[in-house]
Amino acid sequence: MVGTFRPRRLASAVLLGALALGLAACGGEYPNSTFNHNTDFNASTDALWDKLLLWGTVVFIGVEAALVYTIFRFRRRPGAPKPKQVHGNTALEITWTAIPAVILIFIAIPTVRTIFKTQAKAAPESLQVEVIGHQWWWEFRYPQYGITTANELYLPNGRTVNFQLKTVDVLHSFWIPQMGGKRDLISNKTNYLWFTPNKDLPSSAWNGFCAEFCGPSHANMKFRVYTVTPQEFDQWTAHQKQPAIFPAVAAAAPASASASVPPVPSGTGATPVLLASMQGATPAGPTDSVAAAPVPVWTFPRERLEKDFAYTIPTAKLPTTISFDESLLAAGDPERGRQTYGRSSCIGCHAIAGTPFNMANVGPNLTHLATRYTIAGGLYPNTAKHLAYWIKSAPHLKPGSLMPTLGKGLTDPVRKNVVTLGGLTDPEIADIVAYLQALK
Ligand code: HEC
Ligand SMILES: [Cu+2]
Repeated sequence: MVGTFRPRRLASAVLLGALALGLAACGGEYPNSTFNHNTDFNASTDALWDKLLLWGTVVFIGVEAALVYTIFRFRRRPGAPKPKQVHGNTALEITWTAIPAVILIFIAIPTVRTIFKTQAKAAPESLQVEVIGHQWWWEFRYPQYGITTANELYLPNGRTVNFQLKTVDVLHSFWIPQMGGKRDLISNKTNYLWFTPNKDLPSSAWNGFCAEFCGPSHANMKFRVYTVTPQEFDQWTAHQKQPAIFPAVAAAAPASASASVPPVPSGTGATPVLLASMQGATPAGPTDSVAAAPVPVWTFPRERLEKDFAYTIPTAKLPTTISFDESLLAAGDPERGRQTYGRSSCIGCHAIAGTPFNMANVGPNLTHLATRYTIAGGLYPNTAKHLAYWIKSAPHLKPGSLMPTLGKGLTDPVRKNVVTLGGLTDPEIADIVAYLQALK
């Protein structure tokens, strides 16, 4: 069928579409919008945007008005004489060069000023955070506190934070739309980015992304940011800088805590202080720290999380190509899990501070894994079921995953080998999950 061209109908369709689009922009919540004043960084870029939009609108209206006027005023009329032929008009040409030049100066001054402002060195007393990009997850280190964590970033309101951005592999880009950025992570170079979350910012959760294509799981390289009060931040750091509580400290923990954790068998009964000194790490406190009450756990409260539109617990579906008998999870034993973990390949890639398994740095630091809400670059919620599937075969859950398949008898979709030697059975995985879930 040959369609007839109906310009009127086309015009009204375009108009309707534009109107719908325009209206859509007025409603709804935008968890990843940059148009806000949550930080000094976003406030300055937003102010700059307002200026550019204003000048852009003035120019647009002027140009379009002149165009429309010319089209109608000088349109061809029947019997009209040929228009006057001219070649060049110096005055006109100088004017239309000068006007844009002046406008560009108006745009350039605030732009350059904002660039210098946001590129300046951060205040020396600011919070230092090393951001290390990995395919496909984020490592966060707080050198002033001796904390290493992954994929979840805690920032105190009202304090300038200075990020030192590095990558261990390919290029990545660090971006928290609601806070400011984005800035690239470049191999063999450290980039810097700083901003100050507003003092009165709600204690909230925000999305973070990798904004530079970095391989098959680039889209699965997300992170979460929690803005908290300075007091909450102190509570969080006080706990996070402790070595893993399980298992040795559990013996000294209050009755309620020790009841749920089996006693440490003799023979492995090293105290955390002893283990920490074996690692050359700083022990939690004075040599009697075993007797001291453990520092209470503080994590971003779940109630606040679920209320928050900016943050949702991830809902990525588990693959159906592998299965795990979930009824085993209830019988998982943390102490058995600790032992299985200790003789598995895990220790070659992961660190758990305060244990003998504290040497590797290929994968995320697991010291306080159980205090995090997500795993695998914000892709899955941190639940027993997701951990079990993840350990069984991470590459089935996350394309390209650098953590290999570990479930006995499975074929690794990345490496194409069948897992035999060192492969884990489902009951063994259930034990490891119980151990990991005890790592508060
Ligand atoms: C060859 C290195 C390697 C081995 C061996 C390995 N992992 Fe991993 N693991 C990784 C990497 C890399 C990641 C991050 C993957 C990602 O998110 O893309 C990871 C992620 C994880 C996570 C999610 C952590 C988080 O915060 O996102 C857990 C839990 C985990 N591994 C547990 C284990 C356990 C338990 C074992 C042993 C049974 C193990 N891993 C063996 C490299 C390894
Ligand atoms: Cu990336």
